[in-house]
Amino acid sequence: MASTLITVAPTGAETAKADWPALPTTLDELVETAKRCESAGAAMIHIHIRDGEHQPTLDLGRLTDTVTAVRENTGLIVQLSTGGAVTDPYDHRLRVLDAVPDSCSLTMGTVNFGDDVFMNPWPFVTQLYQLTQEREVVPEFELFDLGHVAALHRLLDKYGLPYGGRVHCDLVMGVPGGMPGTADALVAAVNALPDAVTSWSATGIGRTALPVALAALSKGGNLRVGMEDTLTLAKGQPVTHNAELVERAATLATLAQRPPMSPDEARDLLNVKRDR
Ligand code: KMH
Ligand code: ZN
Repeated sequence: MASTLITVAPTGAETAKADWPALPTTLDELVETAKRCESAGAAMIHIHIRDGEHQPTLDLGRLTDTVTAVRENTGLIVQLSTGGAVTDPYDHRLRVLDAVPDSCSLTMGTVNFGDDVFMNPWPFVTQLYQLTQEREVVPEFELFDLGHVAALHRLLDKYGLPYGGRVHCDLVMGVPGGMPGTADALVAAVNALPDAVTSWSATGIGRTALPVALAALSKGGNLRVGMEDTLTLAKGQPVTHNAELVERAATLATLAQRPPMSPDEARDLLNVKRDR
């Protein structure tokens, strides 16, 4: 039976700890979250870290310690965000690869991001992509808009396949400024993906989480969930632990007769470097 890759994105860079105490911002909280989410069905974790004041950071020492701790305590594929926060400079975002993750996010273009702008100009995208190839890190291409899908065609045509030979994408839908979190938009984006794409997931921000997850399963895709993207299970029902979102995704995937895949199966799917 086919199975579903569930990625958990537990923290993000946008939500304040003071507003959402359940958001995992310390290393201990992140490790505890990773363990519970793995038990609930996650196979990969998309990580943003915070500093001692719970503010987003790309501090290399903290990133390296985080990668080590999550590897020591779970079997999850460790994906570090290279998107960081909208304020992070390009050199810090490139330096994330020095922490030697299994995978990293790689956003395929600039996008309005609420009242901010998430900057990903083409020269930065190509530099980061070539660095992933050199460092043997599997990128996850983050697609916030249909234009990003077109940019992925351009990137693969010019620079070839990622390390490992697989092409894995994630549709990030429902960001104010990006494509909407609707089934119609998902189908349009998936139908436009390059033939080289071997797997894709989707996530819907906020209240688009459920329609996007259901559309993704219907269209044969995988799921990303977590408090980076969604802070409530339903109107007036806050998420109290990321594992609740993973459990819900696992239930939906099982109902769709594509139960969650294990981290080892996900390693085969994405062909991440072994023995890190
Ligand atoms: N925090 C956003 C500005 C990524 O992780 O690569 C970017 C983001 C995408 O979350
Ligand atoms: Zn992220």
